[in-house]
Amino acid sequence: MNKKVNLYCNIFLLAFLSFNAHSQINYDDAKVPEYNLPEMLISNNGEKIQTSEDWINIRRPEIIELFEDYVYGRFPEAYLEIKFETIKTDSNALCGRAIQKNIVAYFIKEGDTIQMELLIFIPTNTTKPIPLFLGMNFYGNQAIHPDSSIPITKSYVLNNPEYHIFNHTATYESRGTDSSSWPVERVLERGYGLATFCYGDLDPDFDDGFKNGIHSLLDYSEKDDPNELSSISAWAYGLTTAMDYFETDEHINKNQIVVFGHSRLGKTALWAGAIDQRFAIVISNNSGCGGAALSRRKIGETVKDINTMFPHWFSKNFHDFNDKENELPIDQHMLIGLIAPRPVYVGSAEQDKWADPYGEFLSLYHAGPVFKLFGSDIIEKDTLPEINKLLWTGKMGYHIRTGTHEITRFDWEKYLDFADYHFSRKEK
Ligand code: GTR
Repeated sequence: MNKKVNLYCNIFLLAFLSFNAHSQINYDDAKVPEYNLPEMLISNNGEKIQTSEDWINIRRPEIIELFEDYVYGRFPEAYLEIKFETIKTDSNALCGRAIQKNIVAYFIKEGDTIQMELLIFIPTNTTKPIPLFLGMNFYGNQAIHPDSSIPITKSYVLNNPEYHIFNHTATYESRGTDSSSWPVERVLERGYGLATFCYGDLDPDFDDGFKNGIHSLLDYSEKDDPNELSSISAWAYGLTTAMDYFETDEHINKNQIVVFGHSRLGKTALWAGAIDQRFAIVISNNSGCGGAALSRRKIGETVKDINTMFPHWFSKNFHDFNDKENELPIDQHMLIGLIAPRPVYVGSAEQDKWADPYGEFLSLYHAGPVFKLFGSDIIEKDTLPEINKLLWTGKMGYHIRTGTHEITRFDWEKYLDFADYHFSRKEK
């Protein structure tokens, strides 16, 4: 998302706040309430977790269950039948730079189907399976690059008049309008594949009581559950389904898939990366509340703000913690902990105060003890690094760059460098 989108988000935010006269946004660290984070390394029955085995066998499953029960909702017990179809393979796409694949994943339940359209670019100058970045998009596949062969997304997309998107419907004129967020050629040049699909394929981004999108295929009993699949979980389900596809594609190295996302899709990337250990690296860009930022700090966007503005992003149970963050049995550092021992990178932006950059950093810092169980170096100090200066420690990466709530070329270069290092393609 670029600055213009940020402007729309801010207009929306101002409208929300003027409706909600009692809400006072706190951007002052001095006003952060006293809080104690829940114990990452004490099991539900009070045992201290001292080894990576105990983490894997005892504490990690407990924490996943807590996030399912209190924040993101549960995936359906029985997964839906999923079929993949290759609609097109073009070995000479983007002026010979890429192999382009259009794959459709069909989610099927007793004759009803919804579909997810996966767009994949693979560098042509490669002889072995390539590492790949996977991220969802807001505006449809056609918005990430102006190439006219990219099918126009038919499902729900985010509105953006600047991008010629009205009534949540992608248009021909929206081709390439979000390309500043998607440096496709640069990613290919760095030797990575890039895959994307529109988040609206899985679940349109509005509150309809969990009826449309993937929810339409779930059993009625599951729909009444306060832990039902939230929109964030529905989108995460799309990411894990894309991973299912990658496992079948000989061009792609299934052991080197990086899942990333910006903003609400950054929250989703963290959740998908936390539960699905097939993702080798997890990257959150400006994910904020319900993503990398600690909820208990109540700075910028709070649990109440997010549940009021976007009631469908999280499960109904999460709403019980509006203004009661201290009663949550988890906080977001535990989401980062679930990614251990795999590498995780959190990117913040200086002016993105709504997302609480320091709270995003603190989640990484407080996830340290889990990474330490695996013998990894951890961030030693809880001081925010200098602006535009990278912090790489063991499996953790962090930066706070100048600028606003968006994903920039600077962010991309750092994420590519981080992947290069952890996939042993380059030194730091
Ligand atoms: C904001 C929301 C944030 C962030 C962002 C986005 O309005 O309050 O939590 O996720 O939207 O996804 O664009």
